[in-house]
Amino acid sequence: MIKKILIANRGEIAMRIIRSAREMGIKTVAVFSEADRTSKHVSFADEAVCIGPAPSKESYLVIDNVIDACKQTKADAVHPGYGFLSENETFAKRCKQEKIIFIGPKPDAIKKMGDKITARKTMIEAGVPVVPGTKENLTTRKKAEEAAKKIGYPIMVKASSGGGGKGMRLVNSHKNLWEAVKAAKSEALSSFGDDTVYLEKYIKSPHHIEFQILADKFGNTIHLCERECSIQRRHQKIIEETPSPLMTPELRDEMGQAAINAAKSVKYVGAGTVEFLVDNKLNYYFLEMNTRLQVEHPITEKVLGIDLVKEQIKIADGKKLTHKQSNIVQRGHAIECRICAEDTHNNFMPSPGVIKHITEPKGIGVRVDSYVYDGYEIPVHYDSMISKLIIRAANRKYAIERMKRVLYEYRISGVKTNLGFLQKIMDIKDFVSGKYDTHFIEKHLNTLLKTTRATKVLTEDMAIIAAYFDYIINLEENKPKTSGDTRAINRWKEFGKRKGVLRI
Ligand code: MV4
Repeated sequence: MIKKILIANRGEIAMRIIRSAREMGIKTVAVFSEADRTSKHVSFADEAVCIGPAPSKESYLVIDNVIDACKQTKADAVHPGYGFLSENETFAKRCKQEKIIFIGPKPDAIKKMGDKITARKTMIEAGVPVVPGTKENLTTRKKAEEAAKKIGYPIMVKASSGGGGKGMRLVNSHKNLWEAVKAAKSEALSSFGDDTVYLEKYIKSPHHIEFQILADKFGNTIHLCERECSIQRRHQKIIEETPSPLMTPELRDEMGQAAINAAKSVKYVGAGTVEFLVDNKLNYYFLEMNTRLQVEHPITEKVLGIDLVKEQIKIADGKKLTHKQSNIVQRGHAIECRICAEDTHNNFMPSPGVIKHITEPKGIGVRVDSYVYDGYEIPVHYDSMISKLIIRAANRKYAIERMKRVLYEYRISGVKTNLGFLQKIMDIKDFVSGKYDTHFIEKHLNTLLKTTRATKVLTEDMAIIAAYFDYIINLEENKPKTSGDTRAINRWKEFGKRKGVLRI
């Protein structure tokens, strides 16, 4: 029986895990770096241990420090969250040696999926469609050129240890191939310490669609439908939704089964995600498998009513899956927006600093997975994502309407955020119609970055002006004279709208 879980992570995902653990009556241990002493997960966990200085390389990524914290607090399990040590084979192995339950798959599954060439080979054997390409490392110019000729241009050169777009090159013609292979190899060597690369046919304007998987230790594996993740910028997802606008029940069954086969081929245990590229003819190809809980997992939870973190914990504790594939039915539509402290008008640079004031949206169908609070200083050392805004509604149209409403309600001052950028996406025709692919952001970037009068006003100025309005509205002369008289207030609201100060 798992009685105490150490959470080897920070931020919103640490909060997310603490919440499910508490509902299950399981004690939690937070770990934190010196920059995270005042972080919310530290105060919400039952115990907290400092594991080093601010840089993740000296704290959240130090296996020995995390293991020491487990021993010190007698935690019997570790939840790695996402990022950091979540897909680290060495860490999973070490947990096993130390008799600490790693809430995730076995080290061998992490290893097989971490190496893209091995993963591709495994998928081919399991009958899962992969992008046409090579199965071996490219060592000579001659071999590379022959293979590329067979596949046909354009070609993608990819690093076997890569993922998420690192060490990737697009090649349009024969004469640029070897140069691109060499460039990809050197980038891969410096990023991953491994210069193994392979070739894939380039899929034009693909959709990125992923399937959530749950597998227990008894060989029961189910899929929890898809998430459409094509709205991304530089391989960072911005908005995810489920169901995917292009999905059909038949395609869902087929891709879901392919995802199950992918998971089974590596004896996968726990929650995992199988990523596919889908082309405009609805051909689908295995891309990679993420052997962890993902940032966007809440949209799946919202349409299925399943707590994925609880499922992970129960599976790690040796329980059988209680959900049957036939009972997995999506209800309604869910969308997630990632809220980041960043300056969209300055190349999306992070905007760390003190949150002066935050008002999170509330009301029907809303979930906010966040970790920041009034007065909190967002550290410079970590990711700029401060919150996830997740909504569900009866259908896609209502979901977009609800997302617009909650983006309107969300107020953050003190740091720059991408809230205005997200609001604009909700009005783009291609988004509203659901006709978009992975090129959506680059296609609409100019429109999305166009400033309106309202967005030009700095948040600082807005706070001052708002305070002034409050003062004016409450002056005796402007008070409503009778109970139904709102003219004075409305006059000031009108003035605010004209000046672009009030976001109405
Ligand atoms: C591709 C591709 C087209 N053809 N592979 C980008 C991240 C990495 N995981 C794989 N990626 C891609 N691989 C072939 N053969 C296009 C992309 C790609 C992409 C994939 C998913 C989500 C967003 C993307 C944005 C640009 C390119």
